[in-house]
Amino acid sequence: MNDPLFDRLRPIGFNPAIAQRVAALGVDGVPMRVTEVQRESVLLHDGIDEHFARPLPGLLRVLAVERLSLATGDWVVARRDPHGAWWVHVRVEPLTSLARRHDDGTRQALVSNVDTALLLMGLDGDFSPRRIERYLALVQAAGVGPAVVLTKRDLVADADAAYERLRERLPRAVALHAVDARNPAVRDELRPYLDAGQTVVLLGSSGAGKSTLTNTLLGAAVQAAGGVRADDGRGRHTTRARTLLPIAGGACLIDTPGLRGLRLDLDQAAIDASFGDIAQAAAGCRFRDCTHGDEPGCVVRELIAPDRLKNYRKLQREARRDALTFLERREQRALWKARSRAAQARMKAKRGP
Ligand SMILES: Nc1nc2c(ncn2[C@@H]2O[C@H](COP(=O)(O)OP(=O)(O)OP(=O)(O)O)[C@@H](O)[C@H]2O)c(=O)[nH]1
Ligand SMILES: [Mg+2]
Ligand SMILES: [Zn+2]
Repeated sequence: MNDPLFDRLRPIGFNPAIAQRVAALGVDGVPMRVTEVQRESVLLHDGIDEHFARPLPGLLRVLAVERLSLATGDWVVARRDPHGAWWVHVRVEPLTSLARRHDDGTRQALVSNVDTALLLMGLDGDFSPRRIERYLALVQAAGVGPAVVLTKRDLVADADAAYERLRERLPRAVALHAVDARNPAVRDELRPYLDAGQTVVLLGSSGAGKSTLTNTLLGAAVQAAGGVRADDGRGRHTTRARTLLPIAGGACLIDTPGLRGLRLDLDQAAIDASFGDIAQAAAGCRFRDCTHGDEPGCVVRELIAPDRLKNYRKLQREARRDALTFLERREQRALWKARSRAAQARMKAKRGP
């Protein structure tokens, strides 16, 4: 495409679908990408420079009504006022969005417009196939392509065995890598995800090596990397913000803080989709409503790793519980509204016309 604006924005992840959305908005201003969200402002990239900007109060109101917020990776249209200050006028509806759910049911956008999520997990004390399955479900439900990256391969003796065990457990379609995140050779290993215009987010626990890998892919120590506690191998929550960084070759990376206690924001259908191997195997079970518990001739129990099956059922229970509480909450809100309307009507009647 011979379009100077497109060429300038390409290294920060611009693509034809976003270009179309920006054009459809018909808003005057400059398309820019959110590289970091701060308390009252955002950092925007215009393909050449970064600028601090503040969302217009009108935009904040619109976002609040829709229970949305700006996230790293969002595209926006911004304009400069006569004093030289940048203002975000609109948010471009993202192509993909990863969110987490808080206990009170509210959602928090983590990152927007991501093509690939690299799910990092250390082969050391961090290693947990269950956690990886949880991340996979979350990412796949959002329409984002996942790849699992096992780090610290150089640190553990039985790295190959752990890799093989996970390889056997996860569906074939899920790419799996085992790397030393500090070794420049990872650039070749992960090259397939780093084409020009691609946006890649790094997710995983604190200490998994997200910032270390980011720096290796950047070829420069831009992100601070922390140590891990000697006693339990856990990280120190070194990274505090989600930051988008363009790398040589035209892709961009979003380094993120370690996620703790990640609640899934998805339903049973999404979990089923991420555990397609179980659904597929279930077709061979003798009973149509087989729970894959102790039914005779259960093919799922035969084919699926027991712990994977256990985790699948656990995630399903979680999704069911969330769906229930969501409906219950809505019912309760409706009840309160009706009560307060009735109370208001009584007050009015008392006061007379
Ligand atoms: N030997 C070795 N050390 C690694 C590897 N990956 C990460 N580390 C080390 O692990 C520690 C934590 O790495 P970070 O990159 O800070 O981890 P992080 O995922 O960014 O952690 P948070 O920012 O806290 O979420 C650092 O001391 C890294 O040098 C690896 O593949 N091999
Ligand atoms: Mg970090
Ligand atoms: Zn069964």
